[in-house]
Amino acid sequence: MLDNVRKVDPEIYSAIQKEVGRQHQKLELIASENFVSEAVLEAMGTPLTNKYAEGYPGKRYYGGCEFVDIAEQLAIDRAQKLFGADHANVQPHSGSQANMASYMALIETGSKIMGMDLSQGGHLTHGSPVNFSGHLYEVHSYGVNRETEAIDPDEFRKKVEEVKPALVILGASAYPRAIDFKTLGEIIHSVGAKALADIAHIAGLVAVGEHPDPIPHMDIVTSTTHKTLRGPRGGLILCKEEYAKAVNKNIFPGCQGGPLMHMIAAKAVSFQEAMQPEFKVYQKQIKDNAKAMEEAFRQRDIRMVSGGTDNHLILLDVGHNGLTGKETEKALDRAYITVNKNMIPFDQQKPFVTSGIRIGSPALTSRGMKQDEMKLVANFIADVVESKLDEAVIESVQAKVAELVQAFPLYPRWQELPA
Ligand code: DSN
Repeated sequence: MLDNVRKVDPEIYSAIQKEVGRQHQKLELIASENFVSEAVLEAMGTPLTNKYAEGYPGKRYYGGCEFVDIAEQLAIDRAQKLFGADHANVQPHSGSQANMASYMALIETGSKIMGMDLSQGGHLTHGSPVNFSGHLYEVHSYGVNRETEAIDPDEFRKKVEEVKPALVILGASAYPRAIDFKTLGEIIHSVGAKALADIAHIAGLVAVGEHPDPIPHMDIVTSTTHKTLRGPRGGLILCKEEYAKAVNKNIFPGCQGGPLMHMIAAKAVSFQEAMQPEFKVYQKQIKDNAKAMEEAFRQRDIRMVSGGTDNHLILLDVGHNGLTGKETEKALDRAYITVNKNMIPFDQQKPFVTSGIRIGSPALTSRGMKQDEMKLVANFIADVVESKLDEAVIESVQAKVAELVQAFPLYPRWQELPA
C-alpha cells in the first residue's frame, strides 16, 4: 500500500504513516471524530476524483457523467431512505457549506437568525460574528438553563417570541442532551420562522431511532457524514420536497462548483452500511459506551455538564478540579488520550483556554470497545484530572493505554506500512 506515494513524495508518505500510527496508538475521544470502514476508505481513493460533474444526475454541464451519475443517485436514494426524507442533496463538501446553502434556500440575507450560543454548545455557522453566518445575517442566540444546563423550552419560547427570527437553527457541537425537535419545532413555527436542525453530531443516532427524529418537524435538516454516521468527511442536506429546488440551486451553482464524486461514492457506501442491522447495534453501543463513562465519572470527583449524557458525548467541567481545558487537553494527550478543550455553559475562561473537556464515544466504539473498556478509559481520565495533571500519573496512564489499544487493532493493513 501507498508504494507510489512513498516513491513520489517521501515527506507526505511519512506524515501519513505517522498519523496512521497515532490513530492506532492513542485513545480517540474527540466527539466529532470517527474511524471509517475499509470499504469507505477504498471508495474515497478512486479515480472518481478525476471527474467534473457540475449539475445533478441526468442534468450535468459535462459529458461522460453516466457512471458518476449512478454513484450520486445511489447516495441520494439511500440518504432519503435512511432518514425518511423527501429529498437529499449529497454534494455539500462540508457541514458548513450544507448550512450556508440551506440558509440561502430558506431566507433572505440580512434576516434574523437564531442559533444556540457557541459558548453553550452551538456551532460557528449557527451565528458567530467571525463566520459567514454572522456576516450575512442578523444573529441572535438561545442557550441553556443556568441550573439544568439543558435547553428549557419555556426560556426558548420566550427568546423566539422576543426576537421573532426568520430562521431558528437547532443542533449543537457540544450538547450532551437529547433535543426535543417536536416541541422546539412547534415553537419555532408558531412565530412564523423556518426551522432547521443541524444534526451533524447525532446523525448516526437519528438514522436508527436512537435520538428523536427531526425530519417531520423541520423545514431542512443538515448534517456532516463523518461523525456518528461514520461516513467520509463531507456534508448532507435533507429536506421537504418544497425546498428541494432551492436547496439544489443554492449548493450548485449557489456556493459550490464541481462535486467531489469520489467522496459522494464513499458517502453512498457509508449509507449502505448504515442501513444494515449491525449499524443499529453499533449506534446503541455508542450510547451505552457514553453511559458507561458517565457512570464511571459519577463515582469520581468529576463534574459533568448537565449531570451526564443522553447521546454520544460528555462535557466535563475541569474548572471544578481547578484546571483549565487547555492544560487538561495537553496532559491527556501526553497520557495518549485525545480530547478537545471546550467552553462549558457560562464559562469564565476564554475560548482558547476554557473550563471544559469534550469527550465522545463513537471512535472507540468503532474500534470495538464496550462498556468495560469505556469505564477503564473514564477512570484513566479521572486519574489524570484528580491528580491535577501529575506527571507520574500521566506516565502510568500512558502505559495502561499503550497496553489497552493492542487488543483493539485499527486498520491492520495500514499499520504495516514500511518505514
Ligand atoms: N468541528 C466540529 C466539532 O468538533 O464538533 C463541528 O463542526
